[in-house]
Amino acid sequence: ATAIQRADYSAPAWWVDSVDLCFDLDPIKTRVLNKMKLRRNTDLPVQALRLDGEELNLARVLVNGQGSTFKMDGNQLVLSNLPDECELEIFTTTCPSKNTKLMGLYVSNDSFFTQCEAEGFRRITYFLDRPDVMAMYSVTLRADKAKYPVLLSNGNLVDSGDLEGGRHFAKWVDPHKKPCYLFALVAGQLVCREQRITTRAGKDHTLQIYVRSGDLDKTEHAMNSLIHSVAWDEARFGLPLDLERFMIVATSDFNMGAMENKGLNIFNTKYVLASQATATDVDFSNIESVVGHEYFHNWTGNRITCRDWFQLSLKEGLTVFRDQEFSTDLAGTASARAVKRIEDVRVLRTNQFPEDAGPMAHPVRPDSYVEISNFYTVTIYEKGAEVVRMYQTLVGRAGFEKGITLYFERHDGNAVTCDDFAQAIADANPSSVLPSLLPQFKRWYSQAGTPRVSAQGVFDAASQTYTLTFSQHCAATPGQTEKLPFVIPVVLGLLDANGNDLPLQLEGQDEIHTGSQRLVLTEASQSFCFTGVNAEPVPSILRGLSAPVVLAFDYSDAQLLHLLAHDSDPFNRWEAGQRLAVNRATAAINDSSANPAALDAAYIDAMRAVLRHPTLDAAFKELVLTLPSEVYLAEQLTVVDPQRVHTVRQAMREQLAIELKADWETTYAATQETGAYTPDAVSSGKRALCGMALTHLCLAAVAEGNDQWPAIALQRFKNASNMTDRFNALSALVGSGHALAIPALEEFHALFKNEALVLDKWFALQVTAPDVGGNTLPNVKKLMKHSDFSLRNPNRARSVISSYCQANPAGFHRLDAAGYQFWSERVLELDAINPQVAARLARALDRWSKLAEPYRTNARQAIARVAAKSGLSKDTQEVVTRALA
Ligand code: DPP
Ligand code: ZN
Repeated sequence: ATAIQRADYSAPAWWVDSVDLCFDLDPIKTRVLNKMKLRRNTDLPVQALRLDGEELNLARVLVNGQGSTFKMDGNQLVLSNLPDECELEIFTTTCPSKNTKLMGLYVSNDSFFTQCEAEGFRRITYFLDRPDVMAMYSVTLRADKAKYPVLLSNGNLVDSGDLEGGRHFAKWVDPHKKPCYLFALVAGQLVCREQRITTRAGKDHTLQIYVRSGDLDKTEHAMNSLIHSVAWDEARFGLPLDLERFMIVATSDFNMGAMENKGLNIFNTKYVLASQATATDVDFSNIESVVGHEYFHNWTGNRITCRDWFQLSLKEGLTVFRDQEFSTDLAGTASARAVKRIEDVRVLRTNQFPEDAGPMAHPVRPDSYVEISNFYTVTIYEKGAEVVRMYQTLVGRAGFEKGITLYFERHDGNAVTCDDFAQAIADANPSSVLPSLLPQFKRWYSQAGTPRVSAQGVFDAASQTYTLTFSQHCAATPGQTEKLPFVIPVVLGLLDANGNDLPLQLEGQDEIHTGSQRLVLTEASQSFCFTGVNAEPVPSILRGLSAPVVLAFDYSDAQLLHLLAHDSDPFNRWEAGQRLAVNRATAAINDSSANPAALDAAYIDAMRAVLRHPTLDAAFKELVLTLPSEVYLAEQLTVVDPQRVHTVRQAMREQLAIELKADWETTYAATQETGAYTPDAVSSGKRALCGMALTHLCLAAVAEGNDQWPAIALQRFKNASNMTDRFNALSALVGSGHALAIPALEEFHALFKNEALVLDKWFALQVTAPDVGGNTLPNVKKLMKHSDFSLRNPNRARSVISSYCQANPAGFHRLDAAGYQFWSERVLELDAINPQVAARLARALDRWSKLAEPYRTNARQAIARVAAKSGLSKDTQEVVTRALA
């Protein structure tokens, strides 16, 4: 397959001004009549019109009402010698019920849905399927009225009525022009929760959430999240809802999380449906984020869209940043805000940092791709959001809001680039540091890889100075051997012996900062000298993770314990605890003769102090007491033996369980009662800490051969009034390997056999359970034979296969390579059904070259077996080809 190059971009040779679509919906044969008004782009030399199409049956092409000659060039329909302006009519048919790729028009639970981003519209009709072609749409849907009573598309409903033969129709007109990737239609038996709102601007709007009839009682939280999203975007960025009607529809068959189609968002049920009985606190919080994310796209993505798909992070990085800020603002207290930041950083570091160090590493604005679906990545999304966050750090919150305002003044209604965004933020802040740094700052868009910042501190008692020297380095990534220095904002503070922030004054400057100061690194190596420092301070560097980099500083244990106890920045306080754990874990992992139970009294005492702390929030305590994940630990090593990593981390967990047992008991007692269920930050934090206590108490019990706590966990499981407590109790049993896990799992299935999203949890929990004597893989295979398993449903396939291959390192990386064999078979099997799901799974072995032998050779062979298969999708082929390169 050939790669598409960013440098090859040229404007479209034709514009589509308007599209009139008429659908006769039928699962076997849907007829699509597409009437377009076309206009030649007179800025370019005359070129033929080339329309994209995929898996379509073409019946007829008319130009200005007359039959016309055309030719096919691969998947493109080519029309030459067209008048400069014309009306083109294309009549095609498709078979939605056979569409297992879930791109274009497909059937799920007897309803019709569409997914067009990035290139699904071409599976609906022939079109200029590129985001810089923006058109006005009117859409008529016709279908059997009894089977498909609800007919939805983008915009406003302008007409509807009955037709002959039990059919009916609805006509929708979207008042905004849009790229075709934002087109959507839905038809089926759906019910809707509706809410009228009046915004600050005094306008009335209708918000609707459509679901299957049994699910209406699970839509309240999504509706509240939507109402909050509308209010937040108006308050924070002055961006109001621009539609009379805003609809969300949930489907259980969906490749992604959700999709921001104009006025008609389509969501994976996972990010809509929640009740206290069926959804955990994490689910509630994810729903809030995703509802916010898709809603915020209405401005950042839809009103201003991407010129081409290389600019994907223009909308995704910015919109992730916006949804992070939304959830942070909604969280409320300073502590809850910090917890949200820690959670976001954890995602960045355990998913994006490995991606940026592996074979799929790519810049935030890539230079080439084979299949764009492979570039909906944590780099485009999460690292892209960090890049946006750095603008805010450099120009301040008010300056960033001014930048966004200018961005809309300049570009509303257009398809633009990352450069346009950067320029708007800089131009709106002429007196900030940004304009002069902008060309260098933009290396964040062009250079892949995670920069490593090494810092050293030297205290000089005679001159009462403390000098911090920073040097930055970024390792080579595929296709990029040399990297130039990045612009790196470093927010820092210096702690005195009592743990207070020192006033900060740089040598030669009058300004004195209390608390934190923001430095900006631009050179490969740079020093900063702080004056008036009368004793060696402890530096708290990169507060809040002020840049997406790895910070190397040779902290002593004493310094880290000091930061853990006192840092005024909660992020770095947590980070200090993580560093203490990482140092201990990596030492034990690297020395195979060392005792894997690597925690010493100093660490355990520090954790006890956190657990007993009178004022720290439960959510924060839970984060501090959570050991770095196996994936994160693996990234700190040069050569990875996944079994050793697991053994050490597991032994450390058991130590925490046993040595803090009395404190876990106190913690459990103090948190077990959370009152009436609400998914707010404080009570969620309490439940999380309670679950953690129960998990450790069960671990300790199994280690000590005592059944008391497993019995308590089983009772809590049975009596729980919400899914969070119930699932935490079940996880504690399963995670400890206690025999009571077996009846509990059976009871859980019986209780929730009709709740697909809960069954996904039931499957995932079992395949991520600790591997005992290689029992996980046989269990995975058994679960795949369960009558509730289906390879065709992405959520279900992911809950079993991806959870095993990507979230259970010790169960997956087997000495006998059977995990890799299983992986290669499933990748191939899924590739024939749904390439996007397959290609995601294919990435489970991205980091194969870091593995110790024999894992390394075996993993490579498994990838090679997949790559050798003929007829692979572009999606999977690109992933395995890069992995082997
Ligand atoms: N649906 C995906 C998202 O919202 C792609 N736009 O990020
Ligand atoms: Zn998005």
